[in-house]
Amino acid sequence: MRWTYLTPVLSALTISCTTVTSLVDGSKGPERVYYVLRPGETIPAPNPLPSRTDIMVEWHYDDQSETTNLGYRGWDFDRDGQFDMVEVFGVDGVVQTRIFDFNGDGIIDDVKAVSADRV
Ligand SMILES: [Ca+2]
Repeated sequence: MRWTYLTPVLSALTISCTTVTSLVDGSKGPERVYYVLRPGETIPAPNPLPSRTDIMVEWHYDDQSETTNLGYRGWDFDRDGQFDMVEVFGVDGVVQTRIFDFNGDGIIDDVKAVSADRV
């Protein structure tokens, strides 16, 4: 699965999610230092269903701890090896946004926010 052409888009989205963790007592928790995007195995589906690939975000903190969460799920509708749609997940594991690249040029063609009342 070729997904690297969307790496700049995913990186921008991931950076926008960078926050400092607030603890229950109100103090600040460890601060995120950097992240690594880790694409998983592409899961094929019987035709005409799209294949999908989960992309995990591995966060590294200043206290040397790490967390990993599902950040993105890429869908390949026409089976050409490029994502046609990428779902963007929030830290709660719920889809926040869907981005579309209909012609496979790596440029976003459409963005649809997923409202909470439709989930
Ligand atoms: Ca495709």
